[in-house]
Amino acid sequence: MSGFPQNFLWGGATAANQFEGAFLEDGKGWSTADTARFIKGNGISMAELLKPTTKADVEFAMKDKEGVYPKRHGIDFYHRYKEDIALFAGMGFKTFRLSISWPRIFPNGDELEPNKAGLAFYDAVFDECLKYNIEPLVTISHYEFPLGLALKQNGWESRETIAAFERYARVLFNRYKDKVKYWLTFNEINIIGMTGYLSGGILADGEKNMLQAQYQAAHHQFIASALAVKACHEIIPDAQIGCMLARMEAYPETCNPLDVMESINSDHNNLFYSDVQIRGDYPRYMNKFFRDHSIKIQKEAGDDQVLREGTVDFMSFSYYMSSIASHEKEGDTTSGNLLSSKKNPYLNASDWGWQIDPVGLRVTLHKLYDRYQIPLFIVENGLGAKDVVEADGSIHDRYRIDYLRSHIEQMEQAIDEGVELMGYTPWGCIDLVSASTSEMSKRYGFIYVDLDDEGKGTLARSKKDSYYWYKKVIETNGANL
Ligand code: BGP
Repeated sequence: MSGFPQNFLWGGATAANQFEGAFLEDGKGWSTADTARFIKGNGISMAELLKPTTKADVEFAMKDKEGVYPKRHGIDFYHRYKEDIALFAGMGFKTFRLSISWPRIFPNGDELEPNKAGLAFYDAVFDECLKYNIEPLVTISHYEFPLGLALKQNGWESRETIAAFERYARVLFNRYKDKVKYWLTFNEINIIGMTGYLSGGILADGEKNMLQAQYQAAHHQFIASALAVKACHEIIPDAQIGCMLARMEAYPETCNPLDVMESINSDHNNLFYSDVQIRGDYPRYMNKFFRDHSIKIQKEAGDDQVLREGTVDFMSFSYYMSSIASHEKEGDTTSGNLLSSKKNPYLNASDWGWQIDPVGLRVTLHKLYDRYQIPLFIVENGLGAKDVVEADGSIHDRYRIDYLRSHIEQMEQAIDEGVELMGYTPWGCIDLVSASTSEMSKRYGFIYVDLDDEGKGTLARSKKDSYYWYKKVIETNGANL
């Protein structure tokens, strides 16, 4: 017997733009993620991703690219979904997190009619999941945005994007209401500052105050999310819909009260996003931040009420690492991609400098549950690592098993200590393209995919040691780790 509830949702997580492939097939339009992979060569690094993207960058990326299959674009789930879902079923998945590609449904983002082939594809995927009693967990928007709307109206910076999103979400709810009972609105909504172009379609032309654009875009996403929550409840009364944040504890570097204050500030910058989506109101602590940075959020009459009425049913989050908050800017930092933080002497880091911290996951679970008292769902967690394929084809990924086991142990302890946890979907359950590096070699999967950083390989799937391990974990509901 383990401490996990009987209906605990064990599974795995993916995102359309990192694993579907078929980027212009069957009527799909361009997404920001598609162009990002053509900007500055055939791949992006995090540093490049963080640079503002202009219209000229987009034009360069799209030039002569119709019909070209971008390297590092995906692992062809679009054509291999039956095989992949059968492999997930082989591990006993109870749930499978995937995202829907908005431009597969509305190629430019705001056509009058949805693309029939796009809708049919996800129908087929959901049917395949349900055949094995796997509950689909669907992210409506995960790190991609219809390029048409980015070019036309600067993505989420424009208020008009709310209506386009609501229409897209309603089409999904109506079409899949009998098949999908778990929904998420925006992936890692709190890091739109980093992924403004990718997830928000925000272009940087002109003398724009990017911080103003980012927070205005976030406001529009909050309203859109609240409207989607309301629509979901109305169309699928037995569904649950959650928000999704990237969560990373920022520990005070020392017991110096100034470090503690830094840690609180760091929390505010992140929890602002869940506060609005869960409590239904802008927190007062943001007022000073907005004043200090000359940010003026344009709200319309009725916005406050929409936020209050559209609060989410549960909170989901990704968790990979923790970081350090310090009032001293000097010091040793981890060399990692995505975020740099001071080094924590008590922790080891992955090859990409992400500091591995299982107890930090328990800290996070408590902090979030104390704050919100609504069910939590860990929808991403895992270790990006380079795998070695042995001569006989086996892959001994003990490091990945150790990482996951140590995190699952902390989850179980948190549940024992009173936290309400709905499920766990480790990231990249099948190897896919890394969001921050665009590489294949940063792998998370239980299932290996034969594809390298140059886009070469047979795309054949094979089971790693972790596949057999995770199957046992699910089989025993977490008792056999
Ligand atoms: C999260 C994203 C995912 C995913 C993951 C791992 O931030 O939601 O899309 O990719 O991080 O990151 P990476 O692929 O950069 O290793």
